[in-house]
Amino acid sequence: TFDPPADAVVRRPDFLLGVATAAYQIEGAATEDGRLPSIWDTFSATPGKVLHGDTGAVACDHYLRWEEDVELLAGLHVDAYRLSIAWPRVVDAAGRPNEKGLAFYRKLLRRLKEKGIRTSVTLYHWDLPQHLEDAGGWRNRATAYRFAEYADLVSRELAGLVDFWSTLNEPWCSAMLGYGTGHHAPGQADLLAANQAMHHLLLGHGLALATLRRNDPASRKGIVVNVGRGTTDGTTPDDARAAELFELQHNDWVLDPLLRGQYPPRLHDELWPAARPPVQDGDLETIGTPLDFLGINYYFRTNVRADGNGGYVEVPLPGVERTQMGWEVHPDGLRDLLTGFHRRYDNLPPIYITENGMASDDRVVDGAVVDRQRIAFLERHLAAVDEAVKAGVDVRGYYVWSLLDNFEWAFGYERRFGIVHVDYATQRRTPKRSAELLREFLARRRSPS
Ligand code: GBH
Repeated sequence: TFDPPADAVVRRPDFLLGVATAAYQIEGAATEDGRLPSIWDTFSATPGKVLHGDTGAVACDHYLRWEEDVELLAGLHVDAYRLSIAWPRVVDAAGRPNEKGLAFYRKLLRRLKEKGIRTSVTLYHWDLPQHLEDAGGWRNRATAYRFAEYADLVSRELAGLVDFWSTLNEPWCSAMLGYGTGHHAPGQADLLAANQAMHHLLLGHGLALATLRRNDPASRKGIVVNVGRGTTDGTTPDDARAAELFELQHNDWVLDPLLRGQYPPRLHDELWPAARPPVQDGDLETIGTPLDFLGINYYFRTNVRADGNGGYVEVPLPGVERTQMGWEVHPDGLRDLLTGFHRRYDNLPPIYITENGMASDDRVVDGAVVDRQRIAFLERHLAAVDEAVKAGVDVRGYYVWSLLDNFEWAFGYERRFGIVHVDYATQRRTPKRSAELLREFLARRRSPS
């Protein structure tokens, strides 16, 4: 059975338990109904960027199979579903609404509502329209304003159908992996570009938040950030400082401007003196607009040591449990980050864990997928959330990443994060053991007898 030792969260009827996906990772239908190309179409079509040359052109074909997928969701008894809207589907090259693209999300959200499933919608899960990248992408301040216009259009069209709006998914990844290391689209590797991109992403977030408030006052609005736990097995003061710098670079870089109205001074003084963000008057006030909630995505812990150069270097710990991604299974990291944020920020908004989960090399054997590692993973992370709640952190929900196996960005289809297995040759969905146990657990939770 699935039986997380997590009374404080699972017994609360208002604590939302759900699953999450993102548009480019599941929809496919890349040219259907006037969808424009995004930076991920371009990047994944570039040889050497994505494992096995996989692209999101077909993915889980969710754009055409959405009804079957909503049935799947409803059958799981989830309280809520987190999805994202593809910007290139709903705005045309001239900035006008694409009615066909909008109609897709309208019918999807309506059906979810009919089924009694709460909706959590992210406006930007990494699929920037390519024409905006051609004009400088997130390095260009103008993109922040294009994003706010997109938010305006979508929130007018879909007002009333969305319970939770998130502006961005993981701006750290968009900025750092997209422009700083080049591991993600658009594939630039320049620290200054990453800092420009981060600033314009956060500015776009702040501008969009104000627009969402005007157009859809009854919904809750926030942002989703990825957070990383950094610790050290080293014994010197420099090693301890290295772990601090890791979290400064991953967490404070994003959370400080959002929750304290300033970039962390140490980040630019000590780590990146030559890569300061292009802040203009008033920007930090816009970025620091109060949030109704903060979405947190957590996956793993990173062990670091001092690199002897004032920075840090990752030193993988031997003998720890890891996933198919090579990521360490470390539930305490989630608890410790949550309690740490609770201490660091006086005005920490209510938190939703908007993603948590793991990849495994799952196969269908005799019609079943036995993903034992995932079951234990989810139980232990829910227990970690429970500990944080008992320590006073206001966490109100938890979403498993992901409903379906899907296009795992630079790792393509090889890495399987779903609680439902997808056979890409036939598009057949097979609920894994984790999905079956979760379904029983959620059904029991609804009607305890
Ligand atoms: C999330 O991002 C995404 O939102 C989702 O789309 C994706 O499918 C899912 O997780 C699984 O990957 O310090 O350079 O080692 C992934 C979160 C955050 C993972 C940063 C890797 C460390 C990068 N990522 N992280 S690094």
